[in-house]
Amino acid sequence: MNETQAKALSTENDKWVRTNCWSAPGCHPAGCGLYLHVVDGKLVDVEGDEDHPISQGRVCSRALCLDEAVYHKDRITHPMKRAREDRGLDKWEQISWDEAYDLLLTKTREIQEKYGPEAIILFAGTGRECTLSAYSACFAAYQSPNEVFAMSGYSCYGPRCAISFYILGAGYPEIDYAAFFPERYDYEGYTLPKYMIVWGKYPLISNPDGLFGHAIVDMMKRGMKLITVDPRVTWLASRAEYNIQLRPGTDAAVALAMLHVIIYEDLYDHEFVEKWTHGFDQLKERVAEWTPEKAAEICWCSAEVIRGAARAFATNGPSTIAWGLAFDTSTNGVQAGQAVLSIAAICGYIDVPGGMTIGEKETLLGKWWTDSTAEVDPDIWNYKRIGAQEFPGFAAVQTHPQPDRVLDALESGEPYQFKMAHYWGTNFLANTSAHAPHRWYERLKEETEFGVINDVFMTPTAMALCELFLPVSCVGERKGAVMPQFGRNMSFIGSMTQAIPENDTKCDIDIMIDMGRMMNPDAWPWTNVEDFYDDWLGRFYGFGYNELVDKNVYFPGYTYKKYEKGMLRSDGQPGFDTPTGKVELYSTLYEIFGEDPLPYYIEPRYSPYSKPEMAEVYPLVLTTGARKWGSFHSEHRQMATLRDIDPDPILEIHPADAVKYGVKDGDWAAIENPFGRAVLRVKEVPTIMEGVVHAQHGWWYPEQDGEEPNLFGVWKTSVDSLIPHNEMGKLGFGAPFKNVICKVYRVESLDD
Ligand SMILES: Nc1nc2c(c(=O)[nH]1)N[C@H]1C(S)=C(S)[C@@H](COP(=O)(O)OP(=O)(O)OC[C@H]3O[C@@H](n4cnc5c(=O)[nH]c(N)nc54)[C@H](O)[C@@H]3O)O[C@H]1N2
Ligand SMILES: Nc1nc2c(c(=O)[nH]1)N[C@H]1C(S)=C(S)[C@@H](COP(=O)(O)OP(=O)(O)OC[C@H]3O[C@@H](n4cnc5c(=O)[nH]c(N)nc54)[C@H](O)[C@@H]3O)O[C@H]1N2
Ligand SMILES: [Mo]
Repeated sequence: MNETQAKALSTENDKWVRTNCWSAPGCHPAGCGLYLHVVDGKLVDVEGDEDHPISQGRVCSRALCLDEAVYHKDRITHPMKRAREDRGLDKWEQISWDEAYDLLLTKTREIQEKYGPEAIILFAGTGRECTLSAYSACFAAYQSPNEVFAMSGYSCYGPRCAISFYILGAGYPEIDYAAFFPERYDYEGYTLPKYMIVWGKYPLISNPDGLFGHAIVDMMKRGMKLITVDPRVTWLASRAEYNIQLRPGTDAAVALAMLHVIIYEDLYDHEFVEKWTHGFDQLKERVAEWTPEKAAEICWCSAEVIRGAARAFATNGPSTIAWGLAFDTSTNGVQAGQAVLSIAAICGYIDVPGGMTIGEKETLLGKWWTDSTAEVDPDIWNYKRIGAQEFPGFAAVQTHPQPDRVLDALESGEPYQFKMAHYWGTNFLANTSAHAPHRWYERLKEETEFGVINDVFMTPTAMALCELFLPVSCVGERKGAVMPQFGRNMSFIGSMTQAIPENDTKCDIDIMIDMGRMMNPDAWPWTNVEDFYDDWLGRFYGFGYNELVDKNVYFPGYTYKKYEKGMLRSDGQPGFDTPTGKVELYSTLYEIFGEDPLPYYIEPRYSPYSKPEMAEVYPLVLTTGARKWGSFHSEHRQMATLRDIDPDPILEIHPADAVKYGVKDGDWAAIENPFGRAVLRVKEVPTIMEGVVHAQHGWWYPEQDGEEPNLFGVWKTSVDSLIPHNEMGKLGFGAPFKNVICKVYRVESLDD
């Protein structure tokens, strides 16, 4: 669908409404352009917007099924409450929003007065639209410092953002896919990267954090070459010049070996290194021992491929690196990230056309989040945010408590106990948060006096732990704005335009504002989502919400080589916003935090080498959670079309391992280690490395009994139960979600 067709086809009761997609249901803020076909106030069809500068008409299966979500029979469309003693039972009672808010306010005041505001904990999931409002709801409405993203080691995006902050003094660096320019690849200042390393990431499916992944295919068609680093031979890997198929969790070793080749073969950008980096000589010394042969042995890959990839990348500039979740989901990921940013930096590929774009430090959303922390009593913020004292490096760059320490606090009651929990866009028990999900579940069930959730559907989390259910609106029903990279490296802002009524649901920003006005009115000048965007868009871009709707997308622009122009530092001087003003290959901040300032390799904590005796029983390396087309984390399981694409939870195993461990294609199998167990359906794939298995995450079964003890079958495929607690890496970041050992054996059924 394009603008001309949409205009020609639209009548008063039969309209094609243009919008940009985010959530609910969930996705990251790639902001794919959609046309919503609305007949008599009802959504009947979804099509891609061909004029959208980024997505250009392409959309995924989940966006195409939006109408299935909106009108699903299981959707929760009114607020509901239930008594605390009925936790786990389907005894919900429909109530009005007024009653819901009265109850929320009464319980909040009760808990705040009895235990202090810090006894309220707010759990939020990944970057759906609701993440934006979660921070301020916690800090400025509840006035609690405990807004938690509860994956062990905060193992998503946070570590990569923190590394970027420490090493570059900037927001998250993204591949340059000409996303900042409406004319895209034709923009005269743009250069196509010669090579892209796709490293521990699969953007064709994941479109993570606002990166429109299909752009990689567009760039390949224009001549860009690929290097891939992944334990699985993906579609992209099969088309790569160099494919480094590695043992999960060993990425830092590959990166150190690439640095070795680039430095010792003198392939780096001397001018950039001399002028704009700090600690090159120390880095050179550190990587001296890291020959590709040494790394190849550790990583179970080929030294020649590492050498070839390093040479190709360094000698064909500009080139770029798409670095993904595999960096966060590893105890050694902070090292791997530092090494990878160092590769990009010494090759001179930071902030140049066709290299890696770098994010702003002060952004519309970032400012709102940090401003709202001022609403928490400073003593509470400084001394009661869980883990802030123990992990100063973490606390310096994150407004969250350290998640592993939050579970410790729940289990010990020290330094204090949590008495109320708000789940804001997280199906906590089926997925996230819950490394060690049973442990979170038991403590939260026991300790919290009140639980509230904002969601679209009934979930195991709501059924097990909540007394109040606040139903949220979907894309198309809500008003809002999409911001790729959550504003940090934001190529454009897209309008989320309302096409159909919200009825008795609300968007999360409205819920946040309503809560704020009830609980801490002085800090809340807005009355609704429109007001809110009028204010914030006005402050940053000089226009309001309705103007954004008219524009549909707005491109704020991008300036390359900001470090030469004094655009990165708060003092206006050229350079990077780090203590030395340079890219810190040798991190002075790590030194202050008492950490090794240079990148290094450590073996994953639960690997065949670090735990050889355990590996005799648990011989396989487990990686988890590679994304798939039909779902976003634990979502979309109840939508027939999408469930048809992905009916069962899949365990990928190499055919040789399948024979060895007595399972075959289509069997049910259990994966197990000392921490937990999960049952999945076997898929034999020659594309996964031998000795490695991959398990999908986020499974539950909405078609099953929702009440306790079954809870929609949430414990049957609890892949996160295999991920240990308190095994995080440097500075409290990273945990082995993609590298822990396990065994595999055949079982009769999902219930076995
Ligand atoms: N083993 C393993 N586990 C993983 C991962 C992995 O790779 N391996 N990946 C992890 C990662 S990176 C992340 S970020 C987490 C993500 O974990 P979460 O973000 O917590 O994802 P879900 O568990 O699907 O919970 C999201 C809930 O939000 C609801 N929702 C959707 N849209 C909206 C909205 O607009 N408003 C509100 N209020 N609710 C909405 C959905 O219906 C759903 O119930 O999972 C992690 N879990
Ligand atoms: N459809 C869909 N899209 C999503 C999500 C979703 O649930 N569904 N989740 C969203 C979220 S929250 C996130 S964080 C992003 C994540 O998106 P990405 O960053 O793209 O990460 P993944 O899809 O988890 O994994 C990408 C690749 O890493 C490989 N891999 C596994 N272990 C390792 C390792 O140790 N080293 C290396 N180098 N590679 C490894 C996997 O085989 C996989 O091909 O996706 C987002 N987009
Ligand atoms: Mo994530």
